[in-house]
Amino acid sequence: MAANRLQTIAQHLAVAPAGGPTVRAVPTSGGLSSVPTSQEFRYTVDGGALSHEQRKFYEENGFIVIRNLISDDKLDVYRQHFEAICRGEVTVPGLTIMKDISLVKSKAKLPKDSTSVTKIQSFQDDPVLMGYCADPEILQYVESFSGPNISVAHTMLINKPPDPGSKSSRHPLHQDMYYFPWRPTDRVVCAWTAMEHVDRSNGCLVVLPGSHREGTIKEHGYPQWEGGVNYLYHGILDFDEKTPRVHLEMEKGDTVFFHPILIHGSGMNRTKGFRKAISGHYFQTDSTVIDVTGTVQEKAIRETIQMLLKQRRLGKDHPFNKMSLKDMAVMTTKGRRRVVKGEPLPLQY
Ligand SMILES: O=C(O)CCC(=O)C(=O)O
Repeated sequence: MAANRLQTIAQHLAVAPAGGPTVRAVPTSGGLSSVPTSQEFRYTVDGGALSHEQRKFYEENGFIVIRNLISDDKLDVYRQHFEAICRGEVTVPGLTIMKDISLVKSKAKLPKDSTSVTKIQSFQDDPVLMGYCADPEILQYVESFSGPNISVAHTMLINKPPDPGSKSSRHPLHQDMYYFPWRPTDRVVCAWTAMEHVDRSNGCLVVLPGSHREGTIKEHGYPQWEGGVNYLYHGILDFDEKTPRVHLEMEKGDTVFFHPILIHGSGMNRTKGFRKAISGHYFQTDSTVIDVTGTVQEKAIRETIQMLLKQRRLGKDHPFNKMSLKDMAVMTTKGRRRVVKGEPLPLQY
């Protein structure tokens, strides 16, 4: 059965498949979908660019790869701009710049260029990189998941470094929804575009097809990896190692759209090059921000907010620290989300 499914997926991808504490259950369906859904489809809606067949594939598997969606020219502009940000020639308000844990631990003086940077995050105020998030080629597909009124947040350019021997270039298996207080879950989608050829040698994405249908956000935490784990790279704790995985080999410009409950991660980069990808998380503009206090998500949201406060050098006594988790989540969502298509509807909370 599982073998048949993997074969169907492989045909679609045209590549070979490779082989505690008590917490309150977290609602993933709360928040009203302002987009009508049909009996046949739950995870996609009418109106976007996905064909009937493509919708069926996504419903079943929780991801879909669209080949050759973004041109080389556009990706080269994003790459050059990223390099300029890393060299300090461009300053982007609100941007988080992350370094691999092995570099952080080494305490060595690092070159001021992209070789020291693993990821930049939250580029919502960078007009060049936001060209990707607002690209009509991307948005025509996002409409099939989020409906006509679309916002983006949690934007990233990932620069997976050659593994320094610590295996810290891996990204543990996780669910993106663990980090998001937005509902409804099924109107959230990630777009992830390869900025060069990606395969297992440079740490392509790996997904567990169909895992989105389980519907729950699992407990996450830092894996016990000898060589250390990057900041905020939480992984699923109770994971069955035997679950079939699919490695998404992609060419430059290919884009995968995936559901936020889909279990995914990425392997070690065994090459000498930096593996680049650009991505954004899209959701229905009038999404609801929920209170995650006491749920499996609390740890992630608290850590994310702490990182943002630290980055803005707002000390422990700053009034923000006294806000409720829910108010913080609303504030940070408002600060990072940008409406990219349709009506600028208010966030619900
Ligand atoms: O690009 C990667 O290596 C993994 C990205 C990812 O899963 C994430 O940042 O949530």
